[in-house]
Amino acid sequence: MKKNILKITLIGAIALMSTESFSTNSFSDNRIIVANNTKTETFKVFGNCGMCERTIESSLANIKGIEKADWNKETKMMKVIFDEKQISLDEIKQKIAEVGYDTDKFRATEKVYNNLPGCCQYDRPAKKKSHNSHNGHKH
Ligand SMILES: [Cu+2]
Repeated sequence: MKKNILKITLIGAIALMSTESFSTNSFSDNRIIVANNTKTETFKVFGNCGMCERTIESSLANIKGIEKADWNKETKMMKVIFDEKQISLDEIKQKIAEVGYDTDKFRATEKVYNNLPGCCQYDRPAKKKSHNSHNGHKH
């Protein structure tokens, strides 16, 4: 019984060693291969200034699948290069909405928007007003 366990451990150690050297070899051989699932999308993100630019772009920094995110404050256009297999365009827009910026598809919540610095509170399309807001006074 004890001998068997020792044997398995030994085999495991050898296997580990061989995979390690194998992966080291294959790594150096395949270094030039570039991921080819990347997609480039350009879409509008509402915003004002350079500070918005930083906030918008940082919402996609360190996100898996994002290769490049660039927002232009003059044109308000966002260019994202991403790996479709790791993140979808909707998820990207959702991330941007989470830091306070509207896109065609996802709207930032009032709370996040209101927390943006004053200069960053871009003009957003007015929210539809309730038809009942001016009726029904009971005083
Ligand atoms: Cu701003």
